Amino acid sequence: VRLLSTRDLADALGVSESSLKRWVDAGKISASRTEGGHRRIELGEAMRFIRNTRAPLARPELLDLPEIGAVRARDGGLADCLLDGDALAARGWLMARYLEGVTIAELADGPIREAMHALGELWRHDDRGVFVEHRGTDACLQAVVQLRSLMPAVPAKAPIALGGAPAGDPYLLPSQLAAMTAIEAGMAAINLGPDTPPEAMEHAIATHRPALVWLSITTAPTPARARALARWLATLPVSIKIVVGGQQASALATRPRHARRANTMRELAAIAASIVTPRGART
Ligand code: B12
Repeated sequence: VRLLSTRDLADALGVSESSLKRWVDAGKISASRTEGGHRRIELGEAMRFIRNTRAPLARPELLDLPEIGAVRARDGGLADCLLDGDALAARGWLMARYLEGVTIAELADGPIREAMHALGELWRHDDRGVFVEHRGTDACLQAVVQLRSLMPAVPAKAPIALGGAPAGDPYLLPSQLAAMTAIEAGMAAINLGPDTPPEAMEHAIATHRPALVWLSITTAPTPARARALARWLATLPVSIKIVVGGQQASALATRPRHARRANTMRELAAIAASIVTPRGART
């Protein structure tokens, strides 16, 4: 865990060190003390503070976030970064939005989805489309994975969400975003990723006893595979919330009653939140 001094964080935020010390002492930022009595702030705690207060970052490089500086130096949105294969700027773009308080689910359903769909259109209409699409997908993945490292630690004993994309489905991003959406809602997440056969899911479920299982379907399964998948879902205990989503989720024509269809990461976030904080427990 990286620890920041009050001077480091004050400089990064462009405020005086005495203000920062006051915020620590008022409990707005939690800090530990060194043996010599100096305040030390965990990087994750600094990120939480920045998100919650929407504090602008004057010098992002001091928090090891030089990519935010890189994106400030260029025009355009996420799609432009991905089209140029500029992974650094893509990372910076997403991190900047995240630190402004935008949620993972909102990023997934909004700019990430839009930018990736724009890349997909290129594939159809441009000779260079395939290479640009592959390069852009890699840049997007790198950016998303990096974002995960900024997220706060999952609380101990958090309920588990587990999922992936079924056999024959190579898509990486949607399942990764589903995992991060569950984490943001307060769950621990195990992402089995693309091309996961039901038997592998089954072993993972027996091992981890998840409260939620997600399936992300982007490649339409063959009718035989879809039937097998539906049969398998029906064998899962009703205590598990099953959420099926993705562009081709409708290919799963039959679904057991405890399996829900959802179209967006925001819906997944709401379902995960209802598991973390059941209805009666809410204040
Ligand atoms: C990247 C990409 C690839 C990469 C994938 C790399 C990788 N390993 O991940 C590669 C190069 C492998 C690829 C291959 C192919 N692709 Co492709 N690909 C894409 C692209 C550009 C982006 C997909 C993506 O990551 N999207 C980002 C995610 C976040 O968006 P999303 O899928 O919409 O997900 C959102 C929701 O659906 C929902 N959601 C998703 N999962 C879940 C799960 C849960 C539980 C919930 C609640 C919600 C949810 O939330 C997300 C955020 O809102 C799309 C373009 C597009 N329009 O999607 C084409 C696209 C999907 N591909 C397409 C095609 C045609 C192909 C190929 C056939 C090309 C070829 N001839 O080889 C192959 C087929 C591969 C296969 N076996 O299926 C077509 C599919 C058309 C169709 N449905 O018939 C598309 C739409 C491109 C196009 N415009 O034509 N592809």
